[in-house]
Amino acid sequence: PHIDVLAAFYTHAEINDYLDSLPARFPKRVQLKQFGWSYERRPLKVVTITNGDGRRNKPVILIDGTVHAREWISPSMALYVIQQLLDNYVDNQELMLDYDWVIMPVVNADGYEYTHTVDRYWRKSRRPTSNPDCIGTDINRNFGYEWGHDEGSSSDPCEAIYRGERPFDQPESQVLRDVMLHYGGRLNFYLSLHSYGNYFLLPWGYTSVFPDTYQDMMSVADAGAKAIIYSTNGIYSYGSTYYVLYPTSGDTTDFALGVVNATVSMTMELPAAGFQGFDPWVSHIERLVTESWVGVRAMAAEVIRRYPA
Ligand code: 0X9
Ligand code: ZN
Repeated sequence: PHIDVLAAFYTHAEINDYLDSLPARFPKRVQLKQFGWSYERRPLKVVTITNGDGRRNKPVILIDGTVHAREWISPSMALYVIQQLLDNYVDNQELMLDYDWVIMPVVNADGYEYTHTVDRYWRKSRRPTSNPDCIGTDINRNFGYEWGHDEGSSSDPCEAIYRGERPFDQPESQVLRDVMLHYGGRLNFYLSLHSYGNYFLLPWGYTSVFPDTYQDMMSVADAGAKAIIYSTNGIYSYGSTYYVLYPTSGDTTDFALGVVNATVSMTMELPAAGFQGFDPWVSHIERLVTESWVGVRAMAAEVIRRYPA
């Protein structure tokens, strides 16, 4: 089942059906792996895309989407990246010469399903908490690096940034952690797709101190921001999450840098369409994903240039 990314938003089941169809269509270039299940037992799948040359252990660019359920442009963007790499090989083959791409379009599958069926603005997971009145944990506060600070996360299950009882007590966080660790030694670029706001957010989220590699990561963000403004006049702000947006602790980007040692670790807050922040109109998908692809492509190219295989 082919998916026209520009024509609609898709459910988790539809996205999985599409991912399932890829290995048969691209037997030499696609590997599909299920890394686990969500709390409500939805299969969580990850697609690896190569140029099919059979070379193993190339450095990896890992992209995830839908850590937050309501940020619907993020799975669309992840699918758009998959289709650029597979269906537009001619234009993008240099990006796969020495690097492999690993893409997980939906991390928070239960929350995402819930935004299609019950509450369009749900953010967290769907696992019950110690408080019977409040459901769900923020996957992006549940990761086990500098987890548990009251600055940047909450111990209250009713809050939007509830961090869980323990790091990685959500199955969805465990799965994304396992994906990261699986590609661990060769994770050169970790990019987590969120919305919205036109930001490239770098670690650390948990402290105002900058990581040693901050300037290197800023050069990559710089390449993305320049490419976007030259091509579409889109304006990105970028820098440490702590300063550019707000403190966050236990998020995926800090874990990818602090524990997995990713060379470049970044959150991309994709653009909104006018006042439509979390729920852009379908007619806006094309503009949002094509503009964002200009940035992702430029950042990938810069990572590949700076860190040759
Ligand atoms: O608060 C968040 O989790 C992210 N913003 S959102 O509006 N999508 O919820 C920002 C997280 C950024 N963290 C790091 N880059 N460390
Ligand atoms: Zn988010």
